Amino acid sequence: MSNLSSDILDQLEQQAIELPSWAFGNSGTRFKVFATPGTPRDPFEKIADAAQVHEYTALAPTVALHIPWDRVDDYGVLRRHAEDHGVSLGTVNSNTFQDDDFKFGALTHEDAAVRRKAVDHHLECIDIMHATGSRDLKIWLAEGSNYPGQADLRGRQDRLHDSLAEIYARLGDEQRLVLEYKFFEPAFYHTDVPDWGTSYVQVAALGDRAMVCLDTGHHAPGTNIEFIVMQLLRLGRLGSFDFNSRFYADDDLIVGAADPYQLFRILFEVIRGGGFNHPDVAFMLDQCHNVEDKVPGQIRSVLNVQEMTARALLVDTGALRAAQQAGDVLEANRIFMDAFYTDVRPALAEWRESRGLPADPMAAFAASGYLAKIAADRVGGVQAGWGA
Ligand code: LRH
Ligand code: MN
Ligand code: MN
Repeated sequence: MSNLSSDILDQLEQQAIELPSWAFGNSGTRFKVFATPGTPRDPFEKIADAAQVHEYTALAPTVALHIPWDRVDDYGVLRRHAEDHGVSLGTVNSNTFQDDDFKFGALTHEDAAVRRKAVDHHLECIDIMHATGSRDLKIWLAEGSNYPGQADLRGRQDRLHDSLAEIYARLGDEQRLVLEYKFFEPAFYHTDVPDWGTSYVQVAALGDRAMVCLDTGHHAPGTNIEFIVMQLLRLGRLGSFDFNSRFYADDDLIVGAADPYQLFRILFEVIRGGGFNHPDVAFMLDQCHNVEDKVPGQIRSVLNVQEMTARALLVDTGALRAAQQAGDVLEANRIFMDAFYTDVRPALAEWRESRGLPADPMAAFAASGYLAKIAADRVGGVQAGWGA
């Protein structure tokens, strides 16, 4: 007997998780990048791999791009290529963290000529979004300083506002700007957008189509991330998630691998706050697969999100509310934990089969021989990777 009601299954059927194109390229640490045979050589091959994830799970209909990593001559061709593979292009991510000119800042830089270059990069991203049909421009800034006294913290916030305002003004009516925060790295003393509060203050000053992106790996250990989710939803400014797992810092491991219970708590607040299956909240992965195969790594990731969403939907919210109002601490916690401890995997497998999907997408993909095929086909050329 399935422990998932038809109402829950109907909600799960709407779930969509965006994949990052860069998850399919090689990545690693500053010590070593381990190449995988068959790694995509260009954005077209990354999209073909991403489409596999959707084919086996029906969970990942869109793919996010990163510019310049995914720069191509004709984005209309890339868009049609995606559609031919049964997916579409999603968020466009800007990149101001790999250019020597931006060593001391991009949108916050002291020199107007450098700021001009950084703003222009974002205007190019908006042009690309028109060609790809993308709604969201996602901005993560590597800007900050390493030593106290090195930078004028206040001046940088003011310049950041001016730069963002120019970018925001260029967006089409249906497009949005999503500002991601991160508490440290690559800067080690101060970061210009270190936390949700700063991101919120900056986007609120722009207008209604500016939102905050919450990357789960971008918080100090012990941070109550679900509280931030609640607050941003309450304020109507939660634009997107970058899902991943962390043990130490920005580890970019498979979502739900390090702490499934935290993922459950986050998804519970998403549902509680009306953010589940709401067009304003984009669910994305932002991960790298340094030592495991990339396509199955992404399949496992979207399944982890689906599984924890199903468990979060199982919380008996009526009973929970009654226990909260009665001040029954232990009963409230029991209700919450009961849902978390419910194994939904058999019910999800059965439901998948009923929809013509493989009961076990990991096994079905492994049996397909796709990885051996791309390893044989994609010889030669430069493998795309994080930063290539
Ligand atoms: C920064 C980040 C940001 C980038 C991505 C590659 O750490 O999370 O989202 O675009 O990694
Ligand atoms: Mn991110
Ligand atoms: Mn990150």
